[in-house]
Amino acid sequence: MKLTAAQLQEFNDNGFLVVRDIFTAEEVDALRAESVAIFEHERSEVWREKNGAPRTAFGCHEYNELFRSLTRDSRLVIPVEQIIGEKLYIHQFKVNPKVAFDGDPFPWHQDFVTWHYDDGMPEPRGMNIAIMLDDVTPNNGALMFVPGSHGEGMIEAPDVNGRRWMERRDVARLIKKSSDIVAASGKAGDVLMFHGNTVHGSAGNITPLPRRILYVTYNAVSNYLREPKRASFIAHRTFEPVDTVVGQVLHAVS
Ligand SMILES: O=C(O)CCC(=O)C(=O)O
Repeated sequence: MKLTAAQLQEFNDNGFLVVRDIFTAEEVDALRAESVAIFEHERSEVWREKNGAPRTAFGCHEYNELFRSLTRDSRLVIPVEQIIGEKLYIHQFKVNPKVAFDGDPFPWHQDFVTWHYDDGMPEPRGMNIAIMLDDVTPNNGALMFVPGSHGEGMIEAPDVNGRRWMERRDVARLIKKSSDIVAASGKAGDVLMFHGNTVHGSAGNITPLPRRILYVTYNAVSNYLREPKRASFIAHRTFEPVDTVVGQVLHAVS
């Protein structure tokens, strides 16, 4: 998948982009089924909400063949390479299920401030690309973005209990400046990309509709982590460039 000039422009202006109809229903079914199975296991990489509901499964591409092959899929790698302009390696892989009724919020934040201070990533040349595994709406916990906020650069955010949520005064200032908040809605199989400095968060899911999203974070090979502090299943230490393959997802499940 190569982004068009108009898509690149939209990404550069807003700091995020939704690309429609990228993964087929069959592929999404397979990815969804694997993620359900992953959350049935208790492992240190699988994190839960306070009430026990699943919150995040980190690093499952390291032990699941379907997810491993997905990380090389050209539909994910090529558009990020287009933006970053260099070969990429996998910095992070995760599934956030935001389960029906019990999915908790993610407060406003920039990803790069954590990548920088906690993972030792020098520059904001890492990037998220995500696959919607369910239909995502503003009601069931879509990611919300402050358009153009990536243009502000990294904003300091103190570490509070291992997270660097943005200070409320900064969130308020940026939303006032942008005079907009956009919920990135989409259908299962759509892809969402966002810059490491784009301010985002998501509300809790009190609907009966799950909102599963799978994220791959790639980083430019030359921008490898210098002194990472977080666990290696969160901030990977294998800085080998990914070799891209076309149509890997169905190949791996057939
Ligand atoms: O999945 C979500 O709702 C938000 C995830 C997120 O922003 C994060 O993990 O940093």
